[in-house]
Amino acid sequence: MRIDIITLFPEYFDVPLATSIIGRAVKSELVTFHLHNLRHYAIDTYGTVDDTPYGGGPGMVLKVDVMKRALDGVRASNPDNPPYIILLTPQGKMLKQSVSQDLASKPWLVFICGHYEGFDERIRSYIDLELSIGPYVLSGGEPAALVTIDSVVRLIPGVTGHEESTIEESFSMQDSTGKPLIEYPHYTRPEEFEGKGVPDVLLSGHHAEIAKWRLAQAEERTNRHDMND
Ligand code: 6GU
Repeated sequence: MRIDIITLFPEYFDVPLATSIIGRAVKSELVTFHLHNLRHYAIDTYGTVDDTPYGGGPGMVLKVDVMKRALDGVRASNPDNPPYIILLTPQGKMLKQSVSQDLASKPWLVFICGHYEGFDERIRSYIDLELSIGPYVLSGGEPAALVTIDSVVRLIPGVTGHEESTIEESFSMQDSTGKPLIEYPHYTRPEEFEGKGVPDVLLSGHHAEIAKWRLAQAEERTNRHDMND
């Protein structure tokens, strides 16, 4: 998979994209990242990327001509295969595991991170998906892009090296109706810690009983979680 990121702060991504699972995916060439500084696509020599809003009011608005130049520049690097373009905004569709799974099947993603008050509305006509990571406001799209990228990259076959661990994880394990379940509880050594033990069934060696217990635990946790909505 190829991932391009258009941002005013490319350095923001340096460490996260070189660390842990994503860093390993880069090293094994399962994903490549291309960072683009939006300022380099400014029309004027001052590097202007934003302007005051028509109609007045506070704040600045990201310019559509600058953003379109950045997108055209990214597209031109591979004109035969159009990328899937994602705009990160608090108003976007909510990121869910099903969205990540859909994105993980695409060969080329472009993330556009905004700052300031917002975008010129006309930018929306050049994108495929407007995405939010949750019902709260961030000061820019960069953390949202990172969260999305992390959840997508780990679903690319070969990235975790332990495919089972992604299938059984939260929001991927399902009940009999196909409803996504939160993960069951895990334990490892020591068998007792500060008076707290490990459920007997996990020490029993009965695989069918263990599977039954895990499913019941996952369902109970999911029901509890749903009640917190
Ligand atoms: Cl994608 N951007 C910003 N600025 N705030 C957010 C968000 C995105 N998702 C949740 N809050």
